[in-house]
Amino acid sequence: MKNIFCLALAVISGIGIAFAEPQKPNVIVIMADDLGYGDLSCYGTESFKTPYIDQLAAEGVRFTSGYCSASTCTPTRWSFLTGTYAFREKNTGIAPPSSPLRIDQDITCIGDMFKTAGYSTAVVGKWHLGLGGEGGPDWNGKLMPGPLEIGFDTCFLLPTTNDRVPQVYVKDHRVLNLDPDDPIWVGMKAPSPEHPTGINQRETLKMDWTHGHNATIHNGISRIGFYTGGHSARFRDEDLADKWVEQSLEFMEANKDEPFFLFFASHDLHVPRIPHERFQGVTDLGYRADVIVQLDWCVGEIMKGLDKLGLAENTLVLFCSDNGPVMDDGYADDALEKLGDHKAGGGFTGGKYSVYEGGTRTPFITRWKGTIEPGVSDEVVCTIDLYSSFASLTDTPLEADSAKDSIDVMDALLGKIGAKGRGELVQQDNGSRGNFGFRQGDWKLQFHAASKARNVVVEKLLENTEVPKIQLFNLADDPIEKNNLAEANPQKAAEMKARLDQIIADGRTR
Ligand code: NG6
Ligand code: CA
Repeated sequence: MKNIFCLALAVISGIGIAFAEPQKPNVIVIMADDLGYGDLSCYGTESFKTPYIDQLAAEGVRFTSGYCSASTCTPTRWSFLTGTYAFREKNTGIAPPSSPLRIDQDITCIGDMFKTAGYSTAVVGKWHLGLGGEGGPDWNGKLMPGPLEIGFDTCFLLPTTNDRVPQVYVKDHRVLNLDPDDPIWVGMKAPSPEHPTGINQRETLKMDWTHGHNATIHNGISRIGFYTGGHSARFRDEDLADKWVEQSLEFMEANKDEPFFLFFASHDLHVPRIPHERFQGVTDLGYRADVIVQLDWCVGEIMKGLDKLGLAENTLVLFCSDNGPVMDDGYADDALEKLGDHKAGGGFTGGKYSVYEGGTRTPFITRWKGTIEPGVSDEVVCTIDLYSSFASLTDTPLEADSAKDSIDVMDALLGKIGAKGRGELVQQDNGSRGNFGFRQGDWKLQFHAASKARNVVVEKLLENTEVPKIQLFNLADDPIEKNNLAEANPQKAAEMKARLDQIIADGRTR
């Protein structure tokens, strides 16, 4: 709409069409953390309300088969940025506190593609893809390579996850507000026996840990890993969401006259789930749902920001998650105890860490006011496809060797009638353990190299369940993957296993 309007204005004012390049749309990807298929009111929960994301869905396309490519954070983000299945590379599993950058600088990433298309690019929020070279991050010096070396013009980050040390912001190449006289030290061993940890000062914690997460205490919460120093740079967990919104709005405002790509990487609802005081207790389900409402507020602020800048009609907003839901992920925040009837996985089996549908089938919404016709789509789309799809949206040629598994599903993302999503999709769990889900149409094959499936029932604690190595389900009749058809239909199972093996061996699918 806006493009046509600009052209018309150009003609009327006699500027001549040759000079009036239609402005490319801005793109904002909002990625939630650990948000399950059933965790929003527009995806069916009645336990609390998410009005802003519901509005986004009502004004856009809500996907019922939207996926992230893995059931943990690092591999999903790795694949989103590179357009390549993370299982193809080593070191794409959950990154520890002092991990070096996990993406090879030689790989062309989605940000590079946007820059080629003339966009300004930014990532704000949780990174969790490592920083620095082989030795890991130099917290007191220049933190590079990082996002700026793989396609982002600017970044404002939480380096890993907030359950991992240190609790500091990274702006571009540096820790923000760092006092050189109080340098940061990060390690995996306690620096002294007196160093306050979740074990020796457990009684002082404002939220107790249940497994892991018992090392350095900051803000009354013990974490994974140890650190000292950097006190002037440390943040409060309660303030993260506000910070992401503030920084994102600043970037949008500064780039309102140019096309921009913003990756808004929310930390909600990853553990420790610590909402800002104004969101504490807004639901009856405890902090896990309170931070969903906080996330919803963030989405509302971004939408209002677009309206204020007059950009809503020239911005494609895409909302997704990095993996399925989990209840107890290491802290005693009553997520399970206060769950009630809420089905975080929307009824699908499995959650975070699992290749059952609940691990990767997640909320997925696109909105572009005036361009996207509102509706609901059952097409299969995945976060890994955004690279190729946005390249097609911005008319940017893809390098032959990049985005090896990213399929152009732009028309499906725009909700165009008759547009097709993916024909097949590989889902993985953490790292490259050899556990896969493989969907082809309504068929779903599961291959568990270790004959163990993780976190099969999300409403219970993480449970590793014995499963046959190969399972076959028909999602049309059996969306909860209970009725294993591998024995009844060995030919189909063998065909799909052969195709999965081929996809792995080929090194690419695009
Ligand atoms: C696990 C952590 C979990 C979470 C996860 C990463 C323990 C016991 N568990 O190792 O709490 O941090 O890693 O989550 O430490 S993700 O969403 O970033 O992939
Ligand atoms: Ca996650």
